[in-house]
Amino acid sequence: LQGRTAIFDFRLDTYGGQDLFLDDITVFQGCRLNLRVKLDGALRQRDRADERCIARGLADPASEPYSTSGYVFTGEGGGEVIGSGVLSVTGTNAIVDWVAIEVRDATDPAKVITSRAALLQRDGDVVDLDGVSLVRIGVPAGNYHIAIRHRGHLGAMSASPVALSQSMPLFDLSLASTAAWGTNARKIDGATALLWAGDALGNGDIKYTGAGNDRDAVLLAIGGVIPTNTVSGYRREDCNMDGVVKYTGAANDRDLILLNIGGVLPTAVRSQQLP
Ligand SMILES: [Ca+2]
Ligand SMILES: [Ca+2]
Ligand SMILES: [Ca+2]
Repeated sequence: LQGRTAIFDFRLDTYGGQDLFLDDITVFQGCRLNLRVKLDGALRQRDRADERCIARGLADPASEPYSTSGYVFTGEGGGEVIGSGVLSVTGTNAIVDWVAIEVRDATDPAKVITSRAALLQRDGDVVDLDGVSLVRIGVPAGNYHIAIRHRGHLGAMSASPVALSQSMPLFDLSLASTAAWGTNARKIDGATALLWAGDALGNGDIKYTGAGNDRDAVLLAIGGVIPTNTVSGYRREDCNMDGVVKYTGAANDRDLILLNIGGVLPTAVRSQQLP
């Protein structure tokens, strides 16, 4: 159990669907995050009849991939390991991938108070390591900004502080009607809002040309020379999250980068809207 703790005698608690019977048990005293978010790159999150989504396995790494790719957790996060059997779940609650959640200061939203990795279900629910429960985080109940990041996407944050508690109402960043911090922070698709895909370098912008662009990252991932090469696996350069990095041809990852900077002007840049 994570977060702020207190000692009780003869206390029964439930975690991950299992009852815990102990004379002395450490009872969780933090908040349970009730969050939703959807990814532009994850086709399975866009209600498309796409066989790649069905056929593809789920998030490969059993451990959170952020620590090893340059993201620095604040506070309790880092080193999260997925629960056993979680990856075999199918349907709307199937796990799509890892996300990183940041609890930020209500008045200074640039300040991350604590962050941790969590799992994202196909229907947008952000869940704990058992693939089912609300995400536990060790902050006292109160108002905080909530930011959610995904490798390969631009992260987004609540426009206003959100009241966190052990029983907070759903904060749904996947709804276009839920305000996000900044301007065009998410990709609006009807009533749905998606995190922008195409940050193949994971450096907070989507860039098609010029220094540090994401298109070259895709090309480099497939070897850097032959544009028709592909490479399979769990990679940030796989912008459309179909398990294959592809630079040209049908369902390539380069086109999504161009599309998401506006689709016309290759020098346009889309920046992550996080303070
Ligand atoms: Ca769900
Ligand atoms: Ca980038
Ligand atoms: Ca791909």
